[in-house]
Amino acid sequence: MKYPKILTIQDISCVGQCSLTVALPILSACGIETCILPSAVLSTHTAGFTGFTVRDLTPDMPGIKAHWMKEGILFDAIYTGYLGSTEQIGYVAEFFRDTAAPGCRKIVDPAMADNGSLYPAFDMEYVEAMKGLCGKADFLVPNITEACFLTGVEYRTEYDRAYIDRLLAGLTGLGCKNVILTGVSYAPGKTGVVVFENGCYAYYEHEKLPNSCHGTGDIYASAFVGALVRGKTAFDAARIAADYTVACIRFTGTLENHWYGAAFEPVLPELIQALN
Ligand code: PXL
Repeated sequence: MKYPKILTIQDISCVGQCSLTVALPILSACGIETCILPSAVLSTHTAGFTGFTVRDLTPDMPGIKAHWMKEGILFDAIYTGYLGSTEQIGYVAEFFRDTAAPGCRKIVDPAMADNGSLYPAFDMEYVEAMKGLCGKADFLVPNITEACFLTGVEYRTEYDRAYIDRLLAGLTGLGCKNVILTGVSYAPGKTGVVVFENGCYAYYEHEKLPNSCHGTGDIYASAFVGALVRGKTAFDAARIAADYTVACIRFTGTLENHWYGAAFEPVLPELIQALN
């Protein structure tokens, strides 16, 4: 039996149910050996908490890579999320180059923006560097805001298929053939995900819940990667990840005052069941 090993590169937000505290349990639940490279350590995430601490781990990256190369450590997939600095993006590209096993799939969640704005830590220099990393990926998993920053298309909350096609053309123009575009809503009360694979457009529509949660992009991307590495097609992985994310948001809506993230943990059995 092939036992896949994945590397995920994103931050540790010690509190806040996002990035590595989401990716590691979800990928492990998918039955995949998950190695981590923390991009930074923050006391909390940056969306809603104030006064958080940040330690950028960019300077640790060359030594970690040199050690892994000496040990001959290679990965069957590499999945990146929230990164620590613009300079770090260059190092991440070196992990793509030097620690990929044959057939390694590289998945980039540009994790830098939402609701029309960049996250506080990032600027246009970071966006420019992220465009380069996206060009080296096999799959991109942006939301609409991130797609706008990456393509220079204006951000809209109401749009049609032609607008989404412009985003897809811009994103694939960066050099990545496959895009999973999240949060695409064509009808009231509905939202969904576009799966654009080698020029073919498909759409999985699902219910749009009235509540929304921080960190659902990380839950979605982690579940997508887990399902993909488990051998699902991109469309099936996108569908399984969407159903799981909706279930997490629904469960979180039953909790009181759980504002900083989505309670994905009690819903993990549903994800495991969908994979089997
Ligand atoms: O969920 C994306 C994310 C990850 N990590 C940190 C964040 C955010 C979003 O704000 O602040 C530190």
